[in-house]
Amino acid sequence: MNWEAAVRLVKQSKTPVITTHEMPDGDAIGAEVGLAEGLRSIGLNPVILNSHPLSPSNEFLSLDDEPVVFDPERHAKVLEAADLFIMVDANFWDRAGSVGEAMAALHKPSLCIDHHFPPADCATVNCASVEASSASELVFYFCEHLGAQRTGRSREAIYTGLLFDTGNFRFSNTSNRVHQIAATLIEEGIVAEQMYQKVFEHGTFERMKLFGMALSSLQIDCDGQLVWFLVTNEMFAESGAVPSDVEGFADMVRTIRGSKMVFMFRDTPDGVIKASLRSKTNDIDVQALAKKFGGGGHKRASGVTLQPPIFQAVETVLTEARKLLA
Ligand SMILES: [Mn+2]
Repeated sequence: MNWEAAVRLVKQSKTPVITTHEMPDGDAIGAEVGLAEGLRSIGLNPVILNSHPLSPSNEFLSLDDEPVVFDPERHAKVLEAADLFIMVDANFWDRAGSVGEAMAALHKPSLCIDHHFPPADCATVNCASVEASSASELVFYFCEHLGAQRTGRSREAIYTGLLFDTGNFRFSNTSNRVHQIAATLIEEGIVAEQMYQKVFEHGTFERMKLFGMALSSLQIDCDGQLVWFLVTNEMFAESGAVPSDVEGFADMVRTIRGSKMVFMFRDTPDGVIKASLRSKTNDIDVQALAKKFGGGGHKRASGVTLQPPIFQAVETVLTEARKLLA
């Protein structure tokens, strides 16, 4: 890993701006906050600018105004004044939405810390490992290389990232390193039960109503090896849930015995259809499947964006998926 080059780059900086992918999840926010706290501890003045606000489940990691939701007019000066752009948990600038595109256009020194495939190659220095459980795991190591001090908030942030991307230490990316970092953080005061509650037991009544509606659309295919379900505009309207409420739905559905792939298709406020593709075995690579539709992610968890109507999007993806299982 390129840690030395990354340390050199960061030590030349005073006012870095940190960002992450659109609709930031627990790992995205965890990595950003963990890094911002680490950089502050060595005297830097970082700002976190994101294209989208935090989901309610991650609000406990915000502090004062951090993270800030990017406004191209209001924050043009912040980007101009920045001496380094850092992107975490995303491997292309456009994954960070409007703020990522604005950063890419400014051609300043940049650092990318990420664990998606293909390994990031978009920044001046790229610290990319598809072996890492999460961007937060990489930020933990990077902060050690920087000689940064951990704070209560950075411990919670990093632990949240680990918890989120490993599905509470359940998925294939739950390595010994993940448990070692978790153990260190617990030794330093993190309470596992409290963190589980903060990260996973935050759902609203509306979210559970939405999940019930989504479950009513559940279908199996390929002799039960493929399970899929829908979250439609009508379901959002009827339940009163918000788009980020779908987080974790696919993980609950994957507990079905015999299922090897789980797909969630959902309507979005932008009008496009998003599909989350999950694989339960190493021999089924949903990233390759996602790639056929211009999407990406990880071998066991990927996403694609498709054009409406939703039923046609489903048919398109299922047709390719059936070939994988045939
Ligand atoms: Mn991640």
